[in-house]
Amino acid sequence: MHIQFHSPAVYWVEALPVGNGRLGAMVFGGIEKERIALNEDTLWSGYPRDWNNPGAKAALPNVRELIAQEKYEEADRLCKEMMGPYTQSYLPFGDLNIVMDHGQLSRRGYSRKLDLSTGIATVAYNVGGVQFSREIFATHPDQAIVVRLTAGKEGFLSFRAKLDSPLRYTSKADGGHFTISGAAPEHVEPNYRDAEDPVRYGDSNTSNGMKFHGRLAVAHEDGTMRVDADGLHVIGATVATLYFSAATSFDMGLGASNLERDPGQLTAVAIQTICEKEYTDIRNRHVDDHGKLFGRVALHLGESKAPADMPTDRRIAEYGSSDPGLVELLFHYGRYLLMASSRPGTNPANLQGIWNEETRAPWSSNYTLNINAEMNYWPAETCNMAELHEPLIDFIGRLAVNGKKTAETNYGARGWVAHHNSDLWGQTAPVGDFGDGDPVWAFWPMGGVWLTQHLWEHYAFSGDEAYLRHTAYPIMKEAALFCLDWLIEDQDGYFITSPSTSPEHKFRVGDKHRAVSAATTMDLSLIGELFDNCIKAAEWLKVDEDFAMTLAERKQRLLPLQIGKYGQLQEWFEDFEDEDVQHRHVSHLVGVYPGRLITERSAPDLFQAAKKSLEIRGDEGTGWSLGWKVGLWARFKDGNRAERLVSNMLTLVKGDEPMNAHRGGVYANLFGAHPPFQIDGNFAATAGIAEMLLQSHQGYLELLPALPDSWRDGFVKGLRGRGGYEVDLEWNNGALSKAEIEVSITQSCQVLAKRKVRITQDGKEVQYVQDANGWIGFHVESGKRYVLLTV
Ligand code: FUC
Repeated sequence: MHIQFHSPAVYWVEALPVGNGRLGAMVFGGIEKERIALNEDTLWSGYPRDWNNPGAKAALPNVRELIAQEKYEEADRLCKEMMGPYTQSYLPFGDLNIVMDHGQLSRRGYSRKLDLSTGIATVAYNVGGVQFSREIFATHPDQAIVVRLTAGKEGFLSFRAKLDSPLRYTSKADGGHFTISGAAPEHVEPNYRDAEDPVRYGDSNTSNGMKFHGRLAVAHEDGTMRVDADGLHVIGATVATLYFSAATSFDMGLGASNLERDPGQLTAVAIQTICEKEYTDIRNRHVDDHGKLFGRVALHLGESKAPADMPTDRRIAEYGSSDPGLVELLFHYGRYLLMASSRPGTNPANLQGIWNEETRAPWSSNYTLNINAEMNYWPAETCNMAELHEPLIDFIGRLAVNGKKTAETNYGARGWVAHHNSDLWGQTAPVGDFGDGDPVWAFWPMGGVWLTQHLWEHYAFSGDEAYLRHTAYPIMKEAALFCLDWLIEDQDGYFITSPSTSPEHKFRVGDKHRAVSAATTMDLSLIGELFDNCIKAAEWLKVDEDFAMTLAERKQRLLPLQIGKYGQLQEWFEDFEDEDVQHRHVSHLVGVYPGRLITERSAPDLFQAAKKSLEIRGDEGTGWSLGWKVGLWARFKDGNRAERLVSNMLTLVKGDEPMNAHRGGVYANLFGAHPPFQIDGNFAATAGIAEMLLQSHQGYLELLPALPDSWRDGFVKGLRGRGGYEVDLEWNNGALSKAEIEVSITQSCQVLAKRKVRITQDGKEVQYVQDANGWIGFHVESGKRYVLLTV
């Protein structure tokens, strides 16, 4: 359960991440100079603006007409008139720099570790015979970054600690604290755009930029401490604890900066509160809070192969997925990272979770809705972290408000819409700077539709009807209303979307590549699934009967998904050739995973065609693409192939590797590498591994659906299945030996185990029926635990 090194980090992607959902830190672990890179999840450039484009409405019928006439080049061009501005950027907060006064004595015995089970990073080394150590964690209960420094010999600890930032700031000694404050840029251009003045600050007095404030304090028992413009100076102590807090003027309720919110006051209260507490209590509370969440799931895939003290980067390079312990670490890391970047009340995890050191981060470190933001939350339900899903669910609520205006202004449509990208401000219009971008990514009005899948899944796993009625369904319904208005009838009476893109992948027309056409498989899959979910929700909630009937009728008449000339699931409405047969996006397979529109039972032919498509796409890809394919192969019930994708994912990518759109892996600190760093790959890997062990998307619990040959003996505990189940599984010699199912809803439980079993509850035999295919059906009661032993 450790990520570990024998040396300090050189690159940021070698540093160790800690986070409490809101505050994040990356620990470099330098001996003389420690750098702890800091983040606060509301620190973004920009401010709320009108991003809607009334011109889109005028262009829409003409774009549709061009598509109907198969004039794709002209359609691509005219589609640019439907765009809006780029999103804003997630920003770095700054660094906590600690300069140690170690003199010239010799150093030895260095180690740097992150313990996933406690959420504590440690740095230890020896200078001239004196042992020094640091403990760093981000406490959720006490809302601070905590750095404890210890010298093994009394009075040997002397250091200076200071905050700085790549943003414009001022810093000062403030009472006994050291503080930093400033206003964020009003605008940051995306990193992929050439711009003369890419980072634009407002005038210091009138800036609309987000106000931010950071505060550092130190608690020490011996030695002396003074504060000046150069930081906090501790001299001759034995133990000292630094507490860091940060805040901004962002008000979650308003979705905007609040002038009455004084971040300096907020950090003052936070630091004062924590400084009144005992370190051991703070640490215990953190470990307890962390452990409660982290301890919910256990996984054992075999004996670890690498020596216990081997640095993680070497372990990745030398063993990769052949070390079951490393696969377990990758799995748990995704859970760890979600806990650290998404807690109830925070913003959702963005492209980099909450960890970002660049003012112009790759792709603005924003919310990319055509895959990445959703992917971040794939493990939330299956891996027993449902409450960590809440930040995304809240964010969808904010988007639904903004997206209603966009739907009305841009398309004259009801309901709400979101497109390819969003940001802290809840941008819902297409990006592309009103024509600069390429519609293949900028124009994709299905962001909201895809996100509603998360609203439904959160319900499907818990069965919480009040949540479905009051939170999920109203937003799903509005998204479905948008779809009703967005769909148009084609000449054969089918309903299609137009204009339509398959995210980021073009089709060929002659020797040209085109973006925009009609009715991509992804659009139809996402809409079909949303309609299904709305129909079910309306039925269960006993509301909107007519509306549900309209949806059912419309779904019937959606253009059917098609199988193309290679036996593949067609990506576009015509059997166009791919721009790139190995393209990283597998958008047309969304109905297989994470969706459940195309299953081996509901649509066997399409399911086989989808498998063929994935075959053609191959086993390469960016970090997130590899992660997606793990889940897809799991749904195709091919455990060995899924394992191969995990293995490809466990490829070491160097810290300075340039951007690559074809081949990714993980960095030394196991962060997902597109490259560059993108956290979605981590989350998809975790979700994919869970999907290999348990599936529940077809209305029953399927136990060990895609177990690879190499995971011969093992167990998993605490996975969740739709319908309020918590499942533990054990297997030997590649076959299930025992399952324990904890039930939170009284119902008829269906299990596909493909083995004869004996079922007991509290030691008593339970009656069940089983058919020739391995289906087991039995009655279960809420609050009880059922044991299935294979016989
Ligand atoms: C989409 C992907 C890229 C990257 C970016 C954040 O544009 O195609 O690979 O993940 O999002």
